Amino acid sequence: MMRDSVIFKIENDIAVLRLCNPPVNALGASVRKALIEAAKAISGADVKAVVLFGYGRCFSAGADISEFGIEPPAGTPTLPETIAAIEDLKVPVVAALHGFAFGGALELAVGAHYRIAAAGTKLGLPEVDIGIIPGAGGTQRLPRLIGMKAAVDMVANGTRIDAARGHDLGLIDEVSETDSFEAAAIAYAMHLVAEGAGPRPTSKREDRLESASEAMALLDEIRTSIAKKAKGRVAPLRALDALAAATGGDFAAGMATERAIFLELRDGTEARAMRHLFKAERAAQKIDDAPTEPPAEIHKAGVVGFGTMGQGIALVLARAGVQVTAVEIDPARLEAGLASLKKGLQDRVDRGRMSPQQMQAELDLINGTTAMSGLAEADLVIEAALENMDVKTDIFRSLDGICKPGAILATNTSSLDLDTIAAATTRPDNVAGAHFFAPAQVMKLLEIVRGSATSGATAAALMALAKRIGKVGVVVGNAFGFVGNRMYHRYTWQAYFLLQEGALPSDVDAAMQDFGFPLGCLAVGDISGLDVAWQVRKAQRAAGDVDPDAPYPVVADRICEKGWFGRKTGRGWYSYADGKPAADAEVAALIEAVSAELGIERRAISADEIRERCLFALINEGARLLGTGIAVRPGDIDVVWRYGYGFPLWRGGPMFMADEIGMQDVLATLQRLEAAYGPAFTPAPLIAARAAAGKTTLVD
Ligand code: T1G
Repeated sequence: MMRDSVIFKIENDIAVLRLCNPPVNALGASVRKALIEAAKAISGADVKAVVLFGYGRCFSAGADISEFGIEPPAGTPTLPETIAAIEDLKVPVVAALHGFAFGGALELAVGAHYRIAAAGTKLGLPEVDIGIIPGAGGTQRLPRLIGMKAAVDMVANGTRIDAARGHDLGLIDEVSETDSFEAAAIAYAMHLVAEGAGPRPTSKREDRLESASEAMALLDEIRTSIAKKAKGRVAPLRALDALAAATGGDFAAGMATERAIFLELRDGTEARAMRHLFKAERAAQKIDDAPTEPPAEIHKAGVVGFGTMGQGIALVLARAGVQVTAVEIDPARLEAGLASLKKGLQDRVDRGRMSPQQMQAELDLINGTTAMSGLAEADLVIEAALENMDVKTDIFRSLDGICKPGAILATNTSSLDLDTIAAATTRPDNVAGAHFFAPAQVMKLLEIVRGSATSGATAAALMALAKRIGKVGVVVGNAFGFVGNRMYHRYTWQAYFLLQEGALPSDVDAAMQDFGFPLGCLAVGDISGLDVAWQVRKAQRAAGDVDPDAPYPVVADRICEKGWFGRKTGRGWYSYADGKPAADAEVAALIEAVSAELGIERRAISADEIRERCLFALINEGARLLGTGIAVRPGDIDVVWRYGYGFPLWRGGPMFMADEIGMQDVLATLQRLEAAYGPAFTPAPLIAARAAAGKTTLVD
């Protein structure tokens, strides 16, 4: 099969072009050149219409993201030039869309004269999701086709729509419900010819575009809400500037404005950060020692332990069509769990978030039992019981005797040693961690933890399941806290030390929110409960895992000793008299008393210092995990932090930041912080080695 090109043939006076660049027909340099050549051939041929298809599963996913930042071969046409050549053809050009048409693909379709789409086709201009704007006429042609009001949502918010909605808006001329879509598209082209319909260049159309004053008023009105939704991102606002250029009535000038803004953004930090995450999320799915054949599908699953996490995990499995058996040995807890799960679904129905039919379908897939023997036919069991090693090893020992050979036994533990758990079974190759983040039905990250014996097949099966249940899977190694929590632990300890040295909770959280986190770690702690981390610190100290000579966050213990655990007790780092966090004088007094107890003279601490210490704690620990192989790739760590902790996507992630700063400067900063604040900032060996080798990035 041809790749990276366009298949071109003429049948019954119709020129049929087919974008062919698996897996998603990205409009790379070769495809653009082939389209230009096809346009030239058509101009010289006796054809009555053109139909443009995509090969395989979709029309096209748009420009080839992997080409960004790489100079194309001399003479390669840009996508705007390619689309102009298609639009300038003197016969009707029909874009026949199926699967999806995103970004430059939709811009190509909008540059055609007519559009037919198979029912259900997804359409969108998601460029702002990778830090840029549509750069091939989308901001200029789309408003001419569907009006500014509808265009701004697609362009500045990246909202994706389906063919039916596209038809309502005037973006799609025909929606085809037939199975033989290609025949329908050809027939549609022939119908146009029979009707005497000629070319209909979108760039010349103004029938749906509001007047300049109306359009500009629309853009001004929506700017505030776009800015709020964009948070720290620039692209959505620059998209409005490009759209504004469509109101001037001069298409060429508008295209020049769009191109200038696109190029300005494309090579900027925001776009590079978001492209990094796009690629990293997909790279993280690759498991080097996975078998070549795809993993067997999981049809039946068990969840052992039916508390909040167990219920959430059962729901995400059922939502993906998996038959779930929930096991809770205590009948009362089982009933309570089932009742709680049903109530949660009913709340969603009442809020219109799901239909009663969907709720019933999910409930029909979940049954509860107090007997583990109900798991004999499960393909996968996820244990979400008490975070206690004896409890877990007992469960895994039982599961090993009950479950069929080859069944995967996974634990949702957030910190316990996977190898110890696996050793309780005769199938350590089928044992792994499936670390969901609370609430399991909301948070997208799934850390797939490999013990020393976990097989590639087991990891691959869990990775496939992650994608199926709408999670983002990242394989991590078996070390305390795995990757995410291990790094989070370092970040929160820096926050505690900053409190002891002079900051107040709102200072720390405000600094990190200004950086782009949805919430600071202290406010997050109040939500999850400060006693959770307290128990972990106590266990670590009991196990001798805390360096007695290193600084210790006394303040975090003191607040727990008061029973101030956060929202659930009405007070933690903040008080919650009316349910909202508020600064609390007694907490400030406790923090100041701890400073006095430690003999620390409190000082004013800048937001910059707060950010530097918290972020470099993350960078340093991430580099340690990379250097010890607990994290496989830098991008894996950034994906963990994007989906597990809300690291602002326009900043890429802790590892992307480290590469942007450069190893030499990262090392120098760590050495300065180590001198001032101790061993938490002792440079990770990987950073020291890369800096010494004159490398600027963590890995080649
Ligand atoms: N370019 C290059 N490769 C792409 C790609 C793209 N646009 N989209 C996907 N891939 C690869 C992806 O890396 C993976 O590769 C494989 O295809 C399957 O993807 C001028 C400049 C289309 C919804 O932002 O949203 O047009 O890992 O695993 O879950 O204005 O991919 O197998 O080697 O994600 O079914 C605008 C981005 C580009 C769409 C399919 N387009 N892609 O999801 O599969 S900028 C986008 C997606 C642009 C113009 C501008 C999703 C998808 P590998 P996948 P999926």
